[in-house]
Amino acid sequence: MNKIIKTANKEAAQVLAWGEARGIETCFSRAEKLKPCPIGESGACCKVCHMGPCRLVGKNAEEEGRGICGATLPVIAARNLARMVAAGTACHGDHGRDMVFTLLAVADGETKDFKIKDVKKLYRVAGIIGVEFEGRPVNDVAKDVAVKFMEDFGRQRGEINYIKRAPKKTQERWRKWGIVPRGIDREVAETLDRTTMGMDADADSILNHALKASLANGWGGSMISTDITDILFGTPNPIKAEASLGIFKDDEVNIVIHGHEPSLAEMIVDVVYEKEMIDYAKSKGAKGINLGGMCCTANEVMMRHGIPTAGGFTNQELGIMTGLIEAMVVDVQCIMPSLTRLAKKFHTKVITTSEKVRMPGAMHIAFDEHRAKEIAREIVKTAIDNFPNRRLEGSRVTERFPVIAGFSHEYIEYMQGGRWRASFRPLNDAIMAGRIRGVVGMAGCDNPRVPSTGMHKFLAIELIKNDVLVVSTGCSSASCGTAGFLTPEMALENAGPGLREVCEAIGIPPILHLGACVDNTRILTIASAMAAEGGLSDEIGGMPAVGIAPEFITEKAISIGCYFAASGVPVIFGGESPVEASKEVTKIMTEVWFERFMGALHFEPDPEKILAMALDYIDQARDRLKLRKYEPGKFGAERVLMDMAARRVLERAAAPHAGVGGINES
Ligand code: MSK
Repeated sequence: MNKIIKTANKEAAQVLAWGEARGIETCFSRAEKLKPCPIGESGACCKVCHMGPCRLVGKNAEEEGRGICGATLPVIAARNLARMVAAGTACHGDHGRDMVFTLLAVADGETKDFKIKDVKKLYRVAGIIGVEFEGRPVNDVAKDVAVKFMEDFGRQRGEINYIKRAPKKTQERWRKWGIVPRGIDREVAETLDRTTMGMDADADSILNHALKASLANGWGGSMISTDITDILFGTPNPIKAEASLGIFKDDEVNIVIHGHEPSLAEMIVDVVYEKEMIDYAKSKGAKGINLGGMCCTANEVMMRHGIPTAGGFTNQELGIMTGLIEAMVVDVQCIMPSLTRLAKKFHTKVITTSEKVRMPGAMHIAFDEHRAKEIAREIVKTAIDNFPNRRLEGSRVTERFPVIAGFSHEYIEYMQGGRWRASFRPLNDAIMAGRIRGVVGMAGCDNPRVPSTGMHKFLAIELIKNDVLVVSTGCSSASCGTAGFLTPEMALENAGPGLREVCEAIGIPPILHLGACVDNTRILTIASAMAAEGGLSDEIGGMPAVGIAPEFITEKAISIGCYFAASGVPVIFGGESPVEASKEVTKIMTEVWFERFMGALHFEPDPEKILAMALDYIDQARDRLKLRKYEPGKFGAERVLMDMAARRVLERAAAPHAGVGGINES
């Protein structure tokens, strides 16, 4: 019998095999044992009241099936999807809210540990949301920005602030279909209300509101989070880092920061470089302190500091199984509840830091932005104290892969023309000329139910071979990073001729790491800027662009997929559809949403079909825009892209001391 391949990542497979030989349970072994319930998996199970759960199965379930209350299959499937969106929006909304609280604490002078690092970005954001900034003290501007964003959470009527950031035509579509969010919390609450027993009984209406709740995530909670994180901790520029389960060091104290929120992580990054801490580590027999990340907290600190990542979601247990981690410090989201049980077999301390994430068996050191550094020091000391407890067992990995991360909206704009001519013109021109066929945003989790990371790897390679520029976030970036795909050399070795030329001219990888899950919003603002630049579509819909989440897991991913679809991007999720049972719901999410918004949400388990569907969407968009037909190696005339050398000459002449841009050494 063939052995089941559980992960496509070589280093992960090595650690997993080591653990399996010792009978250690992981998400991979649990996925093997626990088969999904086919009724729940396809969206046909209703458990919103206690007359059920009602399971609508059978040949004519779509037409004739009814729950005890009379709910039809499309209504049940639509409710299930809408509730996933609400949960995802709540998650990212809470993340955004916490960032607003931190900005407010800084503005009010209540914390000395955080500062506003990117004043330019603060002013840019202030300008967008209508906060006066000229000639005012920075903290006053920051306070007004924080207060205005806070209103976005609780607003009962009107529109959230960032709606105006989308192209006019995109906004018009939203207004026409009544899906402009009023307040982030309000749309989450209404989704739960509408989907209780005896409420909205029209699948289309339920799904329309799900889109509204998703926009409260994309153009609300997540976008607020990305922007405040940039304001507080700096807008990313390209930076070198490493990715692999092999980032841990035998002779140093290894600390992993895992989850999503960057505030405490930023403090830990500061503290591990303090001499007092390094000396303390040495006093315990270690040579130093080695900080690594996991999941999206990793993406946040990699983007700004070049901190290495040990990988995405499915690597968290495997990291502990290296036997080298003194402390796994977790904040929020995507933390496996199994960690504490597994950690007991090794010496790793799991440290929870959020009141929202408590785990039996973990040590809890609550984060408080008012005493951030003090708490970070306590955590790092706890890890150092644990170093002498390290045992010898564990599966050591040595291979590591270089990564270039740090592609923010601002840097992508800058790289196309330098400080003085920053724009999206060259990217639009390259697409119009057929050098770049289109753009794919690849996002979402890695999943133990498929060979984990394998779908990301397959699609990333095939897309760039087809001259498609890939922008990645979340665990998609981790999957590409731990495969060695996030380097400029990837363009030379694998990209199609047009994309390779563009990447070589600018000096960028063909897969651009844009950040964490919340940073999918960078894709929305980039698409909006491309629409404003002209020559392609004048709205987000209709661009030769597709979103793919090849191995999605979370409700957050569903919310993200919906806000992309509502914004005008066709989205393809890998795996079985959570609403497969209902043909009507599937039709609404694909055909109806495409008609209304030019976006769609598909589910497709076969990676070859995902690729074909994505390329087809891109080519159809090119046709509609009357762009040159894509043919590999044949391009139309376009402006010459400025390469790095030409850009530096221009900048030196204009501003001899300018320091923006270029790739930072980690
Ligand atoms: S961490 S949401 S497994 S991308 Fe953002 Fe990864 Fe998915 Fe969590």
